[in-house]
Amino acid sequence: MAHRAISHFLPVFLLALVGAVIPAAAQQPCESLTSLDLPGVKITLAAAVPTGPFVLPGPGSNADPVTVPAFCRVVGVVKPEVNFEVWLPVNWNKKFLAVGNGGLAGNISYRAMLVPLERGYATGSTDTGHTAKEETWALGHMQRVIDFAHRAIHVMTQADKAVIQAFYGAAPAHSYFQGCSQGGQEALTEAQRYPRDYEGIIAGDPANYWTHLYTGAHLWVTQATQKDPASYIPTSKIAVLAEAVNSACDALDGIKDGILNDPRRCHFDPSTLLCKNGDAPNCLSAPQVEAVNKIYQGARTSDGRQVFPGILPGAEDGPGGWAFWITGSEPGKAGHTNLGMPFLRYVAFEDPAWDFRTFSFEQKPGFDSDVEFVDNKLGPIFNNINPDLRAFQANGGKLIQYHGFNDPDISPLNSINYYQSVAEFMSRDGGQSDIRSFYRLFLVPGMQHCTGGPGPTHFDMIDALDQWVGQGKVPEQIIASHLTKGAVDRTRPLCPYPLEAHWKGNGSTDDAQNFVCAAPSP
Ligand SMILES: [Ca+2]
Repeated sequence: MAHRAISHFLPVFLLALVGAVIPAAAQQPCESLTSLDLPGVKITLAAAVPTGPFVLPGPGSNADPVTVPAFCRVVGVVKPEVNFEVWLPVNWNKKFLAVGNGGLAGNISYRAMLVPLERGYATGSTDTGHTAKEETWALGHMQRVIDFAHRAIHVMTQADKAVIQAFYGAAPAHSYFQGCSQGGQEALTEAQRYPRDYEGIIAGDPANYWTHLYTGAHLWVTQATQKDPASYIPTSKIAVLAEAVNSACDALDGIKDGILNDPRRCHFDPSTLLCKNGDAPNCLSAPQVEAVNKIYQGARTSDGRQVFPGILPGAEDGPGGWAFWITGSEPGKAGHTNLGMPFLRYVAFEDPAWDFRTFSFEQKPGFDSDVEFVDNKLGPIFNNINPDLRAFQANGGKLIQYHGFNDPDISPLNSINYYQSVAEFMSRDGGQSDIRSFYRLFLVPGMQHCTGGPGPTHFDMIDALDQWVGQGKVPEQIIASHLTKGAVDRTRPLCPYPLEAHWKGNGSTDDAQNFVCAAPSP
């Protein structure tokens, strides 16, 4: 009897001992996470949120509550001022998926955390170390600039993983990162600079060639349309341009559907729209034609060097097209201008009185050009164009990159350039020339910046990535849908570059089953 009693109690005793010896492996109640002792990290709030309605925190959030599964909400800050939240679902799928930011960040991406949370992922986001309330956040604050440029996502990731370990008593089986635009830049930052943070990364429309994007696109477009007031294109003329592009190029891919399958094949000449008898609503004036040409051709110096590739023709129309990014409702209101000028004014030139008209792409004798000045000052901390992804690949990393083929903000050609640079680098010294074993680029025909446009813009990259990392299922194609009023009216496969979707010649062109991913026809 005595022996039985001892053997009955032994496992309990051992469990208690294990708990005492390895405290990191023990689960902790949500509320107790505020006392978690992590170097350089302060947890300010840890609260259990029940299943049901939840009002998203933060400025700009819709006051209407969203429906959430039960989770533990943890709010914290990594020194000096990198604010972050990590949400820990009660029904955890044993994985972690962090989400990125947009624009110049400055807010935690609460809404983007909802999808992973609903799917059972522990999820995290950071404001990247500053708040977007003041345009001047960077002025005199180099630490904020560095945190925003590359440090914040990394230190958030470390803090998130420590909180996950403490709450569940286990590390995530897999860790993923997803972001578009600035979030795509963050995604490629992680792959290049912190290759052991994530085994799976989704980089959408990435702003990874940061200094050249800000000078060679945001500033270039602003100068092209606003330096001379006569070159400004009113929003009312965008539909005219879009229609002319479609009539010249839509049928080049064999399907008249308002989508250019590969807009690089479209060589539309804007001068065909030149007004013949003075300015009119259905034509472009000579300065407007010149502005459109500059936008399509992209920034070049007078000796022909490309600073950043141009916007491709197609999908100019619509609320996420040129009306938002290139013209705006009036001069000074374009997306390129709103995003680019504050960064150049306060971070690059650190001069509140800086005027975009004074920027020169040309080298003055004996001096650097303004492009070189911005490069030298900010390139090393902001740019992520390093083609060496060996450490990420060696860590088992899988990278899915996608880019709207008609992105009017960040040219998709930049994504192609980066992808090709990686392919070239990785094939050196007899290395692997087919990088598609760990890195795939999906160009999305007819998609604008991260979303919107006439193309199939709804797709699930999270599932594709998870199946690739978790089950070794290679994404040979990703089915994308086009929705009208919430209903799917067209599906198409997205294909890993350089493959593209080819119609088989039979069946509906609105059904992905009638397409194959194939090499482009010569
Ligand atoms: Ca077409």
